[in-house]
Amino acid sequence: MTRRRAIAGSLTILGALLSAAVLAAPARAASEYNLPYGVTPISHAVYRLHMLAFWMMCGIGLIVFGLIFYSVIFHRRSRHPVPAKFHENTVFEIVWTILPFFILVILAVPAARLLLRMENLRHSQLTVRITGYQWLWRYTYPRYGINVYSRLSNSSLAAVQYGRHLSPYAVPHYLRSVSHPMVVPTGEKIRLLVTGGDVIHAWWVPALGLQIDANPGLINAMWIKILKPGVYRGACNQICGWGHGYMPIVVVAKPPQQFLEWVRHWRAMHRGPGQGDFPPHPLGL
Ligand SMILES: [Cu+2]
Repeated sequence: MTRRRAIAGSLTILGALLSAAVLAAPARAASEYNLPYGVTPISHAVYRLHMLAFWMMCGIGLIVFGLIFYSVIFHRRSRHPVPAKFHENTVFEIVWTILPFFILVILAVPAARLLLRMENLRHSQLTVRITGYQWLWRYTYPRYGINVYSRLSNSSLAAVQYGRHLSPYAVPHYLRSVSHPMVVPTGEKIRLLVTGGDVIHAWWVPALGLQIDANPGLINAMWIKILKPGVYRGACNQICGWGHGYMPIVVVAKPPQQFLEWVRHWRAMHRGPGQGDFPPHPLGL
């Protein structure tokens, strides 16, 4: 009797602690720890798929752990000193074979459809070629004849090189800011052609719901359509050498008119043969 009371007591305390933890966590925290909702139709679809899988796992976890706790509590040895000796149950065997099959189908169908949608490049309005190098990114806009070399910002670079004299905490967006961002228009379907110039890199921006491998000798294509103007930060997400941490990604999405303004400005500023030059090495080697 006392043992049962102890079990019931500890379960009550555990439940109270768990519900307190859930209630105490503000709604903002949930969105901080969860997959980002992002700013593109693809990132929204990825989020919905993620939540579908999440709630299905919650349901499965609830059933499985519920059964375990039920058995531990109500079929413990003090209650049933002599164990039951039944064996096999055809109905259960069939149910727990068919049920996981349907769970897999429910997850696989939307996942496959989303993959196809991610790779559907039809009706793209703009193409940006992205090339990863050790350790910077190049953005080429074939339509406008623009080449943007995007390397670690000077402020972050100074903090890397003079770390003892310049605190990284004093640098805004330390290791997350670049010399020249990738500028794109909002609301347009943009085709991204991604490749590597030397070794394997990966172009990854969480808010866009994308990570595209940048492999030398291979072009990977995906598309984005940014719905909200803003600054979206990412990073190379494939270990590519010692400077891997020094090639962040910054995407600036502007309304189409402002984007064209940027194009005009860029072309005026970078006329002549110099504009395609490969910049010096980010860390001065
Ligand atoms: Cu890299």
